[in-house]
Amino acid sequence: MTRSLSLLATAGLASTALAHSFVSYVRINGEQFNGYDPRPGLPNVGHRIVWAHNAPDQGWVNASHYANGDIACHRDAVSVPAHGPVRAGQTVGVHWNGWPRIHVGPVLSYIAPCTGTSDGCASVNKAQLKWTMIDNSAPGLINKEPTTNGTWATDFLIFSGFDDKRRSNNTWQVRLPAGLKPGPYVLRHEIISLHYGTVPEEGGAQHYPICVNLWVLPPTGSTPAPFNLVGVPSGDLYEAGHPGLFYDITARPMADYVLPGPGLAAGATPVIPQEQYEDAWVRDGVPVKVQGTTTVPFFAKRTAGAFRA
Ligand SMILES: *[C@@H]1O[C@H](CO)[C@@H](O)[C@H](O)[C@H]1NC(C)=O
Ligand SMILES: *[C@@H]1O[C@H](CO)[C@@H](O)[C@H](O)[C@H]1NC(C)=O
Ligand SMILES: *[C@@H]1O[C@H](CO)[C@@H](O)[C@H](O)[C@H]1NC(C)=O
Ligand SMILES: [Cu+2]
Repeated sequence: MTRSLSLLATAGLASTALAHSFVSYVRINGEQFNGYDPRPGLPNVGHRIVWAHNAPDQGWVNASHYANGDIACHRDAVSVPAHGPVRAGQTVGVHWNGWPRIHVGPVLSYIAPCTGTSDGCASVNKAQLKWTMIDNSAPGLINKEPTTNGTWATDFLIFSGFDDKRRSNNTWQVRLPAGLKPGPYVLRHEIISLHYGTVPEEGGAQHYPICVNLWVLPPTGSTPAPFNLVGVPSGDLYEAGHPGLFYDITARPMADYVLPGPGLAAGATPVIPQEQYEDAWVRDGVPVKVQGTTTVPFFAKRTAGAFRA
C-alpha cells in the first residue's frame, strides 16, 4: 500500500464508514446469475444463486459472529434452491456492487460440499458445512511490488487491468480446483476489511462473506488428480486477535502481513490478483435445481419479489 493510500485511509474513515457493499451478480463463462441485494424494500428477482442474508445496511460480521454461525454466509443467511452449473477447474466471477477504496484487506474463497440432502445445497444445514480455502488472494505476490509496501487484494478487485484490456471492475474470479469431485457445493467468498482492524470500539476487522450455490460438473478432457477437501467448521475459520485481523494498515508495512484463516488447500490454483478480470456478459444463465445426483433447470419468473428465499 502506498503512503498516499495510507493517508487516504485515515482521512476517509469517518465519511465512508457506512458505505459497504453486496454481491450483485455472479458470472460463470459469461452467463449471469443474480446475487442478493440486502437493502430493504428492493426486489430480489429470479435466477438467484447467492444466499439471502440480513444485512440491510450492506454491513459486515466480526469476531462476535464466529461462534453463532453468521461468519459462514453472513447474518441469518438462508440458502436458495438454485445452483449455478460450473465445471471443476473453471472460474466463478463474483461481482460486488462497488467496493470502498479504504476497505483494504484480503479476498478469500472457500468451498464446502453439500452432503446428506436430496436437493443439493438448497436445504443443507449451514451449521454442518465444512470449509476448504481455495483462494488466498496470494498475499506473497501482492507484497512483491518493489517501490511500495504492496497493493491489497481489494485494490485489485476494484481495478486491475494490468494488461490494459481485461479489468476486474469489482469482480473476483474464483477458480475451482480441477480435481474437485462433481456435486453440489457452497462457495463462500469473503472480503476482510482491515480499516478498523485495531479499533475494537468500531468493531475491529470486518468480514463480508457471501455464499453461492454451485453444481460442479466434471472437467472436460483428461482426469486431473483428485482435490482433497480440508473441511473446517465455520466457527474454527478465524481467531479473534489474529495478527492478520488485528492489523494497523496505517502503521505497518504490508510485507509483514500474515493471512488469517486455515490456509490455502494443497492443489488449489487461485487466479492471482494481478490477473483478475471481469468476464463479458454473454447471456442470462439457467441455474439448476438438484434432484439427488442429477439436476433439472430451475425456472423462476424474473419478476419483482418472486424469488425471495
Ligand atoms: C462494470 O460493471 C458494471 C456493473 O455491471 C457495468 O455496468 C459496467 O459497464 C462495467 N464496466 C466495465 C468497464 O466493463
Ligand atoms: C463487533 O462489531 C460490533 C459493532 O460494531 C461491536 O460492538 C463489537 O464489539 C464487535 N465485536 C468484537 C468481538 O469485536
Ligand atoms: C512502508 O510502510 C512503512 C511503515 O508503515 C512506512 O514507514 C514506509 O514509508 C512505507 N513505504 C512506502 C514506500 O510506502
Ligand atoms: Cu464498510
